[in-house]
Amino acid sequence: MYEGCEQRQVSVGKLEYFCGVNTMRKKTFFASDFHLGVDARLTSTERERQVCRWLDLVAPEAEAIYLVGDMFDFWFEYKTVIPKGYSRLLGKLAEVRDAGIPVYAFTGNHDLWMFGYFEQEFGIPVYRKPIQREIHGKTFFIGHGDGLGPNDLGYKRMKKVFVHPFSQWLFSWIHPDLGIRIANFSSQTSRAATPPEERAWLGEENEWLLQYCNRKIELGIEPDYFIFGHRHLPIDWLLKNGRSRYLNLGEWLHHCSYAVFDGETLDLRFFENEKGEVCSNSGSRQ
Ligand SMILES: [Mn+2]
Repeated sequence: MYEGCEQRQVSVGKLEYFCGVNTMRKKTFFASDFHLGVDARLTSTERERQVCRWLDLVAPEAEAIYLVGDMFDFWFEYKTVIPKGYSRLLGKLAEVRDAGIPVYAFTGNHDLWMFGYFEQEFGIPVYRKPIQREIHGKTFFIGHGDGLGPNDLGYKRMKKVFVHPFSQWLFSWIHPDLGIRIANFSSQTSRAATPPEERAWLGEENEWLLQYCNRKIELGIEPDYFIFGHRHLPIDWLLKNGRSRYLNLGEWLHHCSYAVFDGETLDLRFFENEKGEVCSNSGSRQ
């Protein structure tokens, strides 16, 4: 037996050595909306530890990990400075990357001001728009989900300002102690402005990301899975072509939900949350 290798039966009477951890890894994990920096069911620091425990759990069998936006309740990278805090998560991401596990990140509407730190420090590519990927023969359409679909007009206007290089340059020249204070305030106000009824399932006709997926299907874009965050509600919905599914990753303020693709099936799961429920039209509630 070679060190670090495992002997497995590949067919009757035929044994082969599988060497290196990579051959064992087959699962792809997706999570979004940790919103670190704000307290919820747990304090932000406790939740950060929880996210690290989750990464410890999934990393050994992860082929790749996708962090699909709003990791932070607010994040802004200055040219030479990043916001204080989050050292556990950042350290854990460094550890995971140094172990050779690919991690992909997306900006969300709360942390779209990422300007190269994740790429340079961790080797984590950061995507600003949805991407399409093929993983073990299945097609994935992955994005945070902000500003997509028919509604959210106010945010779409704001986003134009947020992503504009001039306003970003201007903000970067406000002293961080003041700039981040203003940003935290407006981030909390925008969250508080979401009425409780919008946090619940709005029905097939009113879920704007679901409408977005169905519209893509009408346009002939029919991936096996649409994966979004942003909605803060775990959803697993079979779309109108009867084949593609829309998964919403939920969030970690309360649900602690994530998705895992084992190479054949994609499932929503909950971490340290026994009561987790998925909105689904397959009749099953997990
Ligand atoms: Mn969010």
